[in-house]
Amino acid sequence: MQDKALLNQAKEVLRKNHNGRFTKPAPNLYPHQWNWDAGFIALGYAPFAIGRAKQELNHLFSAQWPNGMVPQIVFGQEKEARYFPGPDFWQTPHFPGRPHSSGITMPPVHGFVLRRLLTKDPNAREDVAFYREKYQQILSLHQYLYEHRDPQKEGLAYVRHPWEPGTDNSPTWDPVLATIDPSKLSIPAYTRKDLQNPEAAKHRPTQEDYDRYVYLVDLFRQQRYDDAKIHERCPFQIQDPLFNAILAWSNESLYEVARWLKVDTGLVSEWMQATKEGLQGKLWNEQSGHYQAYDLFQERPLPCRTSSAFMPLIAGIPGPEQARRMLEQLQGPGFSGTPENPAFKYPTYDLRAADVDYEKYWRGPVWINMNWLLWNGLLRYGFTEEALAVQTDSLQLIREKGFYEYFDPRKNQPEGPGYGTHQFSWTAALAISWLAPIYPS
Ligand code: 9WN
Repeated sequence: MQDKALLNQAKEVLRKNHNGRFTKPAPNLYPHQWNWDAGFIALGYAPFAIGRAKQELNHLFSAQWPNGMVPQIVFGQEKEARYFPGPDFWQTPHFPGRPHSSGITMPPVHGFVLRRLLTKDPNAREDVAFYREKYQQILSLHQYLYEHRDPQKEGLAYVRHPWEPGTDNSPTWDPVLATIDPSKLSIPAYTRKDLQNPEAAKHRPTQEDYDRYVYLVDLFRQQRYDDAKIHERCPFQIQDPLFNAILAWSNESLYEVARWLKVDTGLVSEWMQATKEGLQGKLWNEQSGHYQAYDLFQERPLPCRTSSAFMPLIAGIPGPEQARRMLEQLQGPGFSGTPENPAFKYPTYDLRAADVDYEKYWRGPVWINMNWLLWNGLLRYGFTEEALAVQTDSLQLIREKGFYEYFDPRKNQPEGPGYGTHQFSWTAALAISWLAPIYPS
């Protein structure tokens, strides 16, 4: 297929998933608005429908909590929609005039998204009100993260549920989830809806993990979403290199937007410095040459080599030697395969790990948003050839298999299908962001 046709198909995916108010991540499995999806989707709209890109962010931030938190899910109007947990289960406080939402957050992509919109918007100066408002809202989201998610003031925000870092089923969380034993806990009754979707059911998280997810949500609602009380009790509190690299990149982008708006950059500069120090001082593992997550509750590192371990590249955090060591790993057998068994760049988990799973949700497959992030990180360090290879592999997967949620990393499985749900919005959106500059409309 010609890439021009692929570009048009990608636009069609977004058009079909748009419901008049926002763009769903996928037609059936994910019927509401999701936080970081909205950011990636906005990047896809930016080159050809800047108004839609702004609408995504406006809708998402219409559900921002008074404390600054931006929720993981903003529920659509269909209360009975096919997703669990819905608003009745979350029981989050209802803020007048704001849509219902879940009670946790997701990676703060909005700063770098806003900065990108600004560069693509031909009429940015005429719409300064939009940029001013979003800047303030994103600033208050970051303020929330530094105030309520960084208890030891290390410049690192912690996540409190596997849904918050967006990489829900990553093996990184296994040792922490293992401390939550569902058979010894009282888990409220619930019915999963994700398994009703035959195309996705096979690769979804286990029942035991869902019990743990539900246990955590129940804990939050029992504490009435009080951050201090949750911090005292929650067994899942992790400083994740992906989440914090995104925070760092968004800080840097906010700094640039602040300069464009001619407003004070003092606070953002402090955050930039603090998070850089946190990533370099606490999350870098000198021995293995990559970043790693840290379990704040049990006070122990979680040295798991997933693709999140390389993400600080996006924010220019590593020095040249650190970056070189990470490039070597990305090009090596763990993330690029071997000559006999080559891999599409990049599996989300080291292919040599004993428990790597080529098909299972976040435990090995290629995800396009992770590729898009690493592509940016590689370009930033001048690793142009490697960045090009990531883009080429991503587009090949989409061209050959379709706009799937995730993909088998093995190149010698040419007949294999894409995995997860089909017509997945961010796969389409990020394909647009790669292809639109080649075929400007
Ligand atoms: C829970 C919507 C979201 C993505 C996440 C992805 C998946 C949800 C789920 O779908 O998570 O948030 O039900 O599994 O893991 O990254 O934002 O596309």
